[in-house]
Amino acid sequence: MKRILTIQDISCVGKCSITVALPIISAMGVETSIIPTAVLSTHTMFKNFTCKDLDDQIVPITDHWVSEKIGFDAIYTGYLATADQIETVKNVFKKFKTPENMIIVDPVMADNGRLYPAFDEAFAAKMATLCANADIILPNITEASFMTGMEYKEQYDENYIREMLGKLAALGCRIAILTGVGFESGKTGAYGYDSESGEYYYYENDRIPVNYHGTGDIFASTFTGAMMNGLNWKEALPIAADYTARAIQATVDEGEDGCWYGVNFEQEIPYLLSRLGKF
Ligand code: PXL
Repeated sequence: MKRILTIQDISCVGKCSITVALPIISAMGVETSIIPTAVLSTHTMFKNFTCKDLDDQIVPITDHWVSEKIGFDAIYTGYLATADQIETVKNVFKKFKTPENMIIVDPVMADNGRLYPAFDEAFAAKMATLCANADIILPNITEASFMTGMEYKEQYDENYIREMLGKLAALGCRIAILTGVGFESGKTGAYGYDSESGEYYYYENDRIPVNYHGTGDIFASTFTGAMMNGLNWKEALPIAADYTARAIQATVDEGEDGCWYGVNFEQEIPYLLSRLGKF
């Protein structure tokens, strides 16, 4: 059985980060070890959330694993609490990176043209240095604009996206996948670039006109789980996009009482497993 390590926060309420990654990746048949970077009462889109930074736990936890000779087939990082914590995570990469395993960084910090409340531009610059240590990165256009210095645009053409992908790869990762890319209204998708082979790949769905929280985490978790099921990035990407779209649709279908603070990914897990040919 494959084993991954995911490094991100626990938001006790509000479906995102570890409470999304653990169930999705585990359901995909992959052991999911965690480093919780912080414990929050809710994700940061709620008002008055509490946050306990767990940075001081990361070195003792990982030293213990090294002494136990524990290793991972992939390391997948999401929301990190502070710029200092990004440095700590780089040291985790140093401890557990091998020639065979894969590092996937989702540089969670911004959306819709703006940084999340806890972050500033110095954090974004630091996150770009973490992306340099990754094999695959999964930013949205806002995050990519902060890391590349390119202007954030809501309307763009393929040249803009390809230039952005080139600049992301130049940070030092092999594959960059931009999420939330749509060239016509009513469509959204993900556009990937493999800087080793020079290949581009775009996959889109109909855009469901809502903005729910945690959807990027669902995409990244599913992508990671699919890679660990032996798929390549161009096979993993559409599965992640379709499952995320299904989870959003399930939330919309539930009506006004649906989980506005996160999407109903749980209901669509059977669909996800059927896409992997698991039943
Ligand atoms: O979904 C990304 C995410 C993860 N963790 C926390 C967040 C967010 C987005 O806002 O606030 C704590």
